[in-house]
Amino acid sequence: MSETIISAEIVDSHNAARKPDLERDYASLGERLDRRGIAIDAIRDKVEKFAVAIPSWGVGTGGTRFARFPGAGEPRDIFDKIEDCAVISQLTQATPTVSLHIPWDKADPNRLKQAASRFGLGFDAMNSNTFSDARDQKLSYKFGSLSHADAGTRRQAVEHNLECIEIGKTLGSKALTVWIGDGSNFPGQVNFAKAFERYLDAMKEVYAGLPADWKLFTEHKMYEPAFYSTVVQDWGTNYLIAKELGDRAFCLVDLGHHAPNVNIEMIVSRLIQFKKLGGFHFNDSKYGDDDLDAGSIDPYRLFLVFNELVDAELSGAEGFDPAHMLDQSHNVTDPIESLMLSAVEVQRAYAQALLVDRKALEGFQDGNDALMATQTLKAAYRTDVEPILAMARLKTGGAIDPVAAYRAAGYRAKVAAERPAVAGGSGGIV
Ligand SMILES: [Mn+2]
Repeated sequence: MSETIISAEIVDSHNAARKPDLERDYASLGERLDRRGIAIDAIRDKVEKFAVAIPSWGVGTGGTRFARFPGAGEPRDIFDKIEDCAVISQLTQATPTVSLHIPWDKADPNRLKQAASRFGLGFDAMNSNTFSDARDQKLSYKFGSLSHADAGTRRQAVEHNLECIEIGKTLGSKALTVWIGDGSNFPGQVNFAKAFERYLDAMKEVYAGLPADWKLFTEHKMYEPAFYSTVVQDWGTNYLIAKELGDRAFCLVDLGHHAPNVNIEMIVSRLIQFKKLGGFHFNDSKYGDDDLDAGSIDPYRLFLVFNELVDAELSGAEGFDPAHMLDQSHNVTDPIESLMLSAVEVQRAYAQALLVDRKALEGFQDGNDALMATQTLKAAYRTDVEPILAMARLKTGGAIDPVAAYRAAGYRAKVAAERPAVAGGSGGIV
C-alpha cells in the first residue's frame, strides 16, 4: 500500500458529506443514459482506467517572458515536485505518472524511483532539453541543437538525448519526447533543407539508442522561440520525421503548437490513419502557445479531439495507444488546483466522446444529413458527465470534489511553511 500525503480522514469526511447527492445524481444520469442505450457503469469503468501524466515542470508557477510571480510553497526540487504530483494523483486518481524533464529534474535515478514509488507513482515519457543552455554545458544552443551547423554541437545534443534515455531506463520510462527550439528569426538565416537534413541525421542517432520497448515522440511547433521558421514546424514535417526514423517513432501533438483556428482534430485523425499518432500534450489556448488549462478556453475542441480518439479506440485501430500528458503553464492559479482540474477536463472530454451514438452518426454521414450528424456530436457533448467522473474518483479512493478536498486539507499552507520562497527557478513552457 503506497503512502498518501493528504490524510485519509480528510478525504473520507469530504466524500461522506457529498456521497448521498452524488448517488442521486448518478442514478438520475444513469436512467437518462439507459434511455439512449448506454450503460453508465461501463462508461465509469472506462473513465476509471483513463490516465494522463503530470509534467514535473507544471507544479511550479510558470511565468511569461515578461515576469514570473512565484506562489507560496513552490517545489524546491524534483522531490518536492513528486510530492505535489502525489497530491494530484491521490485526489483525482487520474494521474498515476510523472513526466520528467532533464536537466531540470536531474537527480540520482534510484532515489527518484524510490521517491515516486513511495506514493505509487510511475514515470511517463522523458523530456530532453536542447532549447536552453545548461550551466556546465560546453557548446551553446543559441543557434540550434540537433540541426546546428556545427557538428560538435549536434553531437552534444545527441549525447544529451541518449543520456535522457539512460536515466529513463532506470526509472521505468518507456518513451523519449524531443522538442527542439531550432529555427531562424530572419529569411535567409538558415537553409531549410540543410537544417532539416542535419536534424534527421542527428535524430537517427538518437533513435538508434532507443531500447526495443521504447517509443520516440517528436513534437512540432509552428513558432517560438524562433519567429521566422522552425525546423519541426508542423504535423506534416513531424510525420516525415516519424516515417523517416522508423516504426517506434511517432508524432506528439501539443494542442497549443498550431496556427490559430487550425483543425487539430483532423490532424489527429490523419495521424491515427497512418499509424503515427504518439500522444498529446494537453493544454488550451486563445492566441498562440498560451499553455492555459486544458478545456478552459475551447472545451468543444478538446471533445472533438477525443471524438477522434474514441472512434479509433472503438474501431480497434491497429497499434492505437496514444500517450496522454498535460503541458501547461500556471501563472495566476495554484498549479496543483489547475492540474487537478485539467486532468478532470481531459477525462470529461473522453467520457463525453464515449457517449456519441456512432451508429447513428455513421447513418447521418452516409445520408448526407449534416444537421443531424452534428447534432449527434452535440447530444454527447451537452451531457453533464460530472456524476460519472466523480463516481469514478470515489470508487478508486479519490475525492468527489478534488479542489474542495485539497483546500480543506490545507496542503498549500503547510508546504509554504516548509519550503522557503525561491526567486526565479526553472520556468518551462514547452
Ligand atoms: Mn509541449
